[in-house]
This record gives sequence, structure tokens and C-alpha cells, in this order.
Amino acid sequence: MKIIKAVLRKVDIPLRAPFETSFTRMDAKKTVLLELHDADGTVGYGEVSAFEIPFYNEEFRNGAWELLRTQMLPKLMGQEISHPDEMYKIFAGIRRNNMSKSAVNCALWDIYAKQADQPLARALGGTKSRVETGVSIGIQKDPETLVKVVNGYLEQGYRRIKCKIKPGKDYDYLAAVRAAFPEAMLMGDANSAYRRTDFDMLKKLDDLNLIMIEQPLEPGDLIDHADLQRTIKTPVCLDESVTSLDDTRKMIRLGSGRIINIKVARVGGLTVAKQIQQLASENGVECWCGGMIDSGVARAENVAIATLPGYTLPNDIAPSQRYFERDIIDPDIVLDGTFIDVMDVPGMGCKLNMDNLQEFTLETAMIK
Ligand code: OSB
Ligand code: MG
Repeated sequence: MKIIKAVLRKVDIPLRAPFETSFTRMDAKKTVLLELHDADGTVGYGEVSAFEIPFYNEEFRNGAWELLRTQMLPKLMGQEISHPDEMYKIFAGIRRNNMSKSAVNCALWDIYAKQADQPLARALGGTKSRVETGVSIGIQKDPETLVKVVNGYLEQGYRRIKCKIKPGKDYDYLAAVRAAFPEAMLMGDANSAYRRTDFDMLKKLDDLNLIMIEQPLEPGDLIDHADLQRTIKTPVCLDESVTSLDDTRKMIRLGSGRIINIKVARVGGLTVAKQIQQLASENGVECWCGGMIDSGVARAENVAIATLPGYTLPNDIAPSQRYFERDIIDPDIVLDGTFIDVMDVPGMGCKLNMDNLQEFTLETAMIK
């Protein structure tokens, strides 16, 4: 591979319904799409999952846009690359900014798979022909509303239900869902809204037979998460806290949790997502693939990584219609029972829907 051209698009895709987490509420997926052109004419796509506001981690869309446009993509142009894993050497002088690196790594993997005439899932070493979905539900106005929303998703076929929680909107919400659906695979995701002083409250969640609690404490708190995991029975799942293979090693050593939500974007790409799962699996830590309310591009790539056998739990990967009236891919990602089927075509598995994309694009930049 030799990348000779890149196109960046700033895109706002309207959400069907607003999504609320412990720190923000959004009504559109505001993203950056990356298109890379190889010298042989093959085109690959990636997505910057960073949100408009840096509430999830320190990255944000306009920062990623500038970094990619002015520093990373110019560095990439003209480099000879034989495998996407080599990308990290090129960006060795750029610290963190994993979501920008992930967009590039995913686009390189898409090109690599297309050139090998393989679905991305197979190029990555994935073996499953379909991946298990789960739904992530934003904070609702009261527990009764949440129960109604959960019921709707269970009826659509989702098996695993994740509810966003924050202090004051936690136990009562999850308890209402548990009472209504005693058998559901239920979990909460706090996006780092709790502190050590909340351990008593978090311990109460042990009553609810949750399959896990995701990222209760702050991103840097591997030690506090380890203390919490020793205090509660519910498995702790780390999201924000694991950004690299090195974090994974430390989490395992400290016992900071029993599960990792691997987000391709957060860890800097498909290459690292693969490595983290491997190390985790070798050490008895279970994995699943998380999401960032992604457009169809990043979700198609999430489907691919989730076909690796070590992604053992249902994922935050839902069909296009769960998020958007109109996605920017063609065909849309659709639900088949409780699964999403892997497309048997080379690369990430879908084309872009150029009509929708054009309508949602705010700004374009080209790098040569
Ligand atoms: O923590 O997993 C998270 C959405 C925004 C910010 C953080 C998170 C989420 C999700 C969405 O849970 C999952 C999805 O894309 O369906
Ligand atoms: Mg999370």
C-alpha cells in the first residue's frame, strides 16, 4: 500500500431520538469520515468516533479534524506500508489521540482486506458469520419510561440491555427493569460518574443480578476499580480506563475488572483491539465490542472485529435503524433475530450512501 490521497468529511447525521449519558445529551452523530486512496486505486474508509464535546475522553471532533488534516495525513502520504499494523510507527511522535489513529488504521485495514479480496472480518482473523447485538439505552426521565423503552427493545430481539446510569438515576432505574424482566441480561454503564465514596451505593447493585457494571469510576482509576471489584460481586467492566495493551496488562495485574468493553476507536484501531482481546482472553478477562453511536462505517468495522472468537459477550453494535432514520452506508446494517450477519464482500462490507452523505456533510478537506 501507498496512500496518495485522503479526503476528510465533517458529517452530522441526525439521531432518531436524543441520547443521554451521565455527562451529556446529543441529537446528532457529529463525526469525521476518512477516505484513503491507495496508489492502485483501492479506497478505504475510517471514522473518527470523537464527539463534538470531550465528555467521554479528551478527544473531540474539531481537534481530531485539525490533527488529521495538518499533521497525521500529510505524514501518511506516500509511505510504503505492507500491513496496517505498521501505521503506529508512522505516528510514533504523536501521543495518544487514539480516535484519529483508529480512523487511519481502520481505513488501512479496509484497503488491505479489499486488496486481499476478503471480508474485513476474515482479514482480521474473525471466524463468526454473525455477531450478537446488545442495545445501549440513554438515561430516561423516570424508571417507568425506562421499563417501557427496554420492553420495546426486548420485543425487537435484543438480548442484552445496557442502561446508562448516574448518581440519583441508578438503583431505582435498574431495579424497575429487573423487576419487570427477571431473566434479562441487564447491565449499567456509568461513564465514570462515581467515586470511592459511592462504594456503598455500588454494592447495593449486587442485589440486581447485573451481568456487569461498566466504568463506574474515573478513567485513570485502575487501583480504585480494583478495590471496588474486591468489594462487589457484580463483574466490573472497563471502558474508558483501557486505552492500550499496556493498560490491559495493568488491569489484569491489579484485578481492576473482569470484562473489557473494547472500543476500536478508544484503543487506536483494529490492530490494537485485536491485541487487547488476545491478552485479555489469555488471562480470563472476557471481551465485547463497544460503540460510540457510530455511523455505519465504524459500525461495519465493529461488526468485523466482533467476529473474532475472543469477543464472547453481546456487543454494543446495533442496526442502523436503532440510531438513524438514514445512515450513510448502503446497505444499512440490519437485525437478524438478535444477531447482525457479516456481509460476504471484500473489505468493511458496505458502500457509502452518497446521497445521504452529501446531504449530511458540512465541510470537506483533501490531502495529497
Ligand atoms: O460508554 O459505551 C459508552 C455512547 C456515548 C458515549 C459513551 C458510550 C456510549 C454507548 C453507545 O454506550 C453504544 C452504542 O454505540 O450503541
Ligand atoms: Mg461505556
